[in-house]
Amino acid sequence: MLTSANIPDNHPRAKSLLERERLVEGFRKGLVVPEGLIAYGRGEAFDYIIGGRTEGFAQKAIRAAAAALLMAKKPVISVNGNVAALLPEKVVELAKTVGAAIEVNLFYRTAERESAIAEVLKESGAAEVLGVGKNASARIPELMSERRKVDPRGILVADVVFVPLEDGDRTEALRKMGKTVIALDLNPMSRTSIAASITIVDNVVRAIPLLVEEAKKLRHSGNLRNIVDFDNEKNLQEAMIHVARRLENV
Ligand code: PTJ
Repeated sequence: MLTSANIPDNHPRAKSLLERERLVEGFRKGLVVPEGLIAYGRGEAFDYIIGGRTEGFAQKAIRAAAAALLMAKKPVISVNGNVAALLPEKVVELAKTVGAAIEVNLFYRTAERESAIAEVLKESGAAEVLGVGKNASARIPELMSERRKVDPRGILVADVVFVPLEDGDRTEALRKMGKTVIALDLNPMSRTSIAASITIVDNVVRAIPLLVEEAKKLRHSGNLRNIVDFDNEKNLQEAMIHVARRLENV
């Protein structure tokens, strides 16, 4: 049997190929930039090496991230084109579960993409989407890319910012502003991964649904402060040791 995208449903990588189709569809709809397709391919290569599943180091980071989001006074989820195309419903569910605002923040910012991404998020249940048009009126200091444009009600004043699938400069700039940054990146060596407070080394399509589940479990926990105490450097080392072992054992 072939799926709608002409992918045999018994293909060993059917799930991953269907996710790729979702991204291509996002590209056709104007959510994703061509560079986003390339970035996804880089992620897929890391995912292949990691083994295509959520490992223990990612589970630990997901738990710490859920606790950090739940403890935050002003948490914000930053959404780019790739994330909006892949799993807008889960982003909205996460925002509702932890009480976070959702803000569009794009490296390749255009008015058309901002609106298309906000629209998809609203169709997925978001009551409000920050960072669109003239609302992105504040600036992150020392950052030159379009990502510097933020909403004064959102990322500018947030204490915890979740940046799934990101490029490095902004994470460094947000840390300098004293914010807790949660990154989600399949590359444990990226500048984003190293600069973040908590890095989840996993695929966004697996990790965000798990983050929602973890946040629902921890919502009523009285122990969040202990869980949020997280050594990012040590956890990234575990991810790298896993990658090295996988390559050795091939
Ligand atoms: O939508 P825009 O305009 O904000 O642009 C988004 C992209 C992704 C094009 C932009 O942020 C970019 O160029 O990013 P980079 O510098 O290529 O970094 C993307 C990082 O995400 C890389 O380290 C990839 O390994 C990682 N990555 C790609 N796909 C996934 C991923 N990490 C987790 N899950 C994925 N599915």
